[in-house]
Amino acid sequence: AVKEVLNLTQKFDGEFKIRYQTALDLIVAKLNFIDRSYQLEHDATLIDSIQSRIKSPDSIVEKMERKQLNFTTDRIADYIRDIAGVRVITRFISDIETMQRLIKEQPDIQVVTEKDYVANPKANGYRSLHLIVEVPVYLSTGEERIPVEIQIRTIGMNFWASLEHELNYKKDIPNKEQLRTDLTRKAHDITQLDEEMDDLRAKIRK
Ligand code: 0O2
Repeated sequence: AVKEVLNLTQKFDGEFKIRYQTALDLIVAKLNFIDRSYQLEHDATLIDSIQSRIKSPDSIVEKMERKQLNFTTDRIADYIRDIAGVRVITRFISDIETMQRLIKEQPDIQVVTEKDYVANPKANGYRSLHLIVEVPVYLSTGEERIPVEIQIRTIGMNFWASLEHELNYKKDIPNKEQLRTDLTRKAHDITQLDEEMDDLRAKIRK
């Protein structure tokens, strides 16, 4: 397995990574464009912040092992669709849908998968809208469509998810199960707050 990881790392650091970095840069530029156009038209911000990352070879291997995929494959990209990942943080819950609509309206990117954990939260309370989009990247060998995962969530959903992520990755935490239960309960409180803030905004803007 160590050899496979080394192979993957070497492969990843070359031309492979450039494809994903380029696709990620294009998507971030596109999201900023969407936000600026929205501001111009509505005199209000849509995006609070954007975070982006390229998945490290270690996390790719970890995810392939978790999903019991064979990581000697040359077709990693067919299985791991979030090698390039962007997180779009909005202030209000209804801005998630607006963002989704505006992304779909872009003619040069294609939404290929949608997972709506806002409408259908996970049992632990996780909420977020996940889109896999494909963006054309032009290489010396021709055009390639590169997948990028866009996670869209509110500030509230984001700070919940980062704490839950920390809990999952930390070892030796006493009362882990109790903490999970407490976090799930807090996810409900955040959902309620998100919805109330949206209502308030609608009333203020009316
Ligand atoms: P990391 O460290 O964030 O990169 P699929 O992509 O459909 O084959 P997957 O990856 O299970 O299968 O898809 P899904 O459900 O869309 O989740 C992908 C990502 O969403 C995860 O990536 C997390 O970033 C986030 N996510 C999903 N569920 C949870 C959750 O319960 N809690 C938190 N905190 N984040 C979640 P990675 O690669 O698992 O991790």
